Amino acid sequence: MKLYYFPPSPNTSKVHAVALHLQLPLELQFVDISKGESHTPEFLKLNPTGRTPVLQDGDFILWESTAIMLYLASQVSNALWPDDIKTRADILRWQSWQLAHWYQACQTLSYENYVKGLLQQGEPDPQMIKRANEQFHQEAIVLNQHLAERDYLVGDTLTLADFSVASDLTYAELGQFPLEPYPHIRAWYARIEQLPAWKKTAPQG
Ligand SMILES: N[C@@H](CCC(=O)N[C@@H](CS)C(=O)NCC(=O)O)C(=O)O
Repeated sequence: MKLYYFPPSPNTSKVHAVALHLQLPLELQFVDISKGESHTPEFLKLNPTGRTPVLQDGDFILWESTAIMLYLASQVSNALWPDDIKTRADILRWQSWQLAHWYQACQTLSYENYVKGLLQQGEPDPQMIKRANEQFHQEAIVLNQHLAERDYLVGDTLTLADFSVASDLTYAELGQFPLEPYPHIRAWYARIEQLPAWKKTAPQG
């Protein structure tokens, strides 16, 4: 299987981390999105949205990082994506929450407080930051409360849900995420950061 990837992106790093954690061999193909390489005619044939990551498995092409993680974790029997249907639904619940709510707040803070300056795209927008901080607190309260009673998001072991939700904290420090009031999120994220696969794939910022 071949992964078209952009290592500084959490959407790429969580997919790559899952593959390493499961010891699934991947051929890696760097796509430099900062040079427009995800919008070439060749790449748009793989992913018409012009985004990374993309997985190629023979004739099968898959884009969207969450779908790629599910596909990878379905290759072998493993605890990240166990067979039990209620556990699977629970994992999907957290992945759905991440895509619909958590990602929005985290992405805006990362962009306004860090990426914008990095790419010289202007000053942070105080209104956007205020709104994203409000959104962040609204969701972080729920996540923190959930993690107060457990070490991982679903059941008592690491699953795909942890990879999905943790990936948005990759730029928490550089993006000035207001994490101080949330000790359980910080402790959980510190656990995820200790995973060998996470250490090998986490962007350096
Ligand atoms: N929902 C998509 C988001 C992918 C995405 O936004 N990828 C960004 C990097 S973080 C990208 O490749 N952007 C290139 C572009 O938009 O030109 C996923 O989860 O895979």
